[in-house]
Amino acid sequence: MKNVAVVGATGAVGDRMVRLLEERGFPVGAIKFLASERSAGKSVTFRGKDHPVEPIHKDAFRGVDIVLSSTPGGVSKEWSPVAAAAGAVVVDNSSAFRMDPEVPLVVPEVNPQDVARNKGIIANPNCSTIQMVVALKPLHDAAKVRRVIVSTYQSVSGAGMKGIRELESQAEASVNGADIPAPSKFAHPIIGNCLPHIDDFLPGGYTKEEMKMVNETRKIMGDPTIDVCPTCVRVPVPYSHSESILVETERPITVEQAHELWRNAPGVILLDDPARAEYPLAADANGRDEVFVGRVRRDLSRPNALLFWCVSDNLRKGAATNAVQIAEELLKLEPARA
Ligand code: A2P
Ligand code: 11C
Repeated sequence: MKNVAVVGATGAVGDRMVRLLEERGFPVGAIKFLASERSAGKSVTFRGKDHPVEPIHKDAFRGVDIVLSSTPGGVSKEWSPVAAAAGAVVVDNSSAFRMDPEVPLVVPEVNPQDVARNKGIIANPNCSTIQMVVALKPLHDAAKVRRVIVSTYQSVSGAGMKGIRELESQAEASVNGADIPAPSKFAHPIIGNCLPHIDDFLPGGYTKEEMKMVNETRKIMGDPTIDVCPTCVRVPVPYSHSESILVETERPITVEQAHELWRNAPGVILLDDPARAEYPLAADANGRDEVFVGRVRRDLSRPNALLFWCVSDNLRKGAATNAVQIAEELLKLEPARA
């Protein structure tokens, strides 16, 4: 049994982390739920019992073995090292530690072995990266991925509870013919729009979200030579991210071979029957833990390149499921490291 703390338990990902600990029967001894002072008085139900949400504080991690954390990066930067120093292993869903060479960045279908080299913090990758690398991994093993061109269609829940509420309030106003409330989470109204702007812009013209896809992919796949060309777009969809992916490989790979690889790949479901209008859809992926791929076709203008459509629930496989899977990998290590 492990003593567990969920940090950011009142958030969109934190909520899924709690549900996944229940659903997957994680061997929880004691459990506590932490958030900000704003959540004082709230409670979280776990396995039928209500627990108060505690504000995070310096003694909160005493006796805790595993921390699942999903808070803004600045909060993680401050508190995840405190939890690790208190003896816990932290699975941190923020971007704060992902590119730290001392911190493993793990997707269990791709690099579970990296969990063992943790020094108290393991980073959970960005949601748009996780689903892409789960889909790419079998192609990489078979034919070596060289270059990826990806455009994302990311749901508003990637921006947390505030993102979900912003779409809901704008959708309601739109239906009622009222003025669209001024956006606060996003730079422009999300209703009726697609925003090619996720996270902050960097000097080269890419956003931070796009550079996460470039850098995290290389680290997780353990191959710094993979090129990723991303465009990240926010769309008015509540849950699940969709991605259009063109992948170039060193060796040729046919559509049939790719189908076979994905049929046998852990965590992947192939849905590719266009004649029956069957392909992955965000609404169908919502609430699921797998990565769905379909619309697989060859690049008409180049050899060794395939295009496909890839969808996954960003709050589950893109965040909470992946974090709980990492915690399950920790259980497999000898007790001293878990
Ligand atoms: P709170 O609800 O008390 O603000 P989301 O991404 O859905 O917005 O969730 C973010 C999570 O991170 C929430 O649980 C939120 O708690 C938590 N959080 C935000 N700021 C802090 C902070 N300064 N200290 C602790 N938890 C925080
Ligand atoms: C989004 N991918 O959809 C982001 C959310 O670095 O963990 C997750 C941001 C991160 O807005």
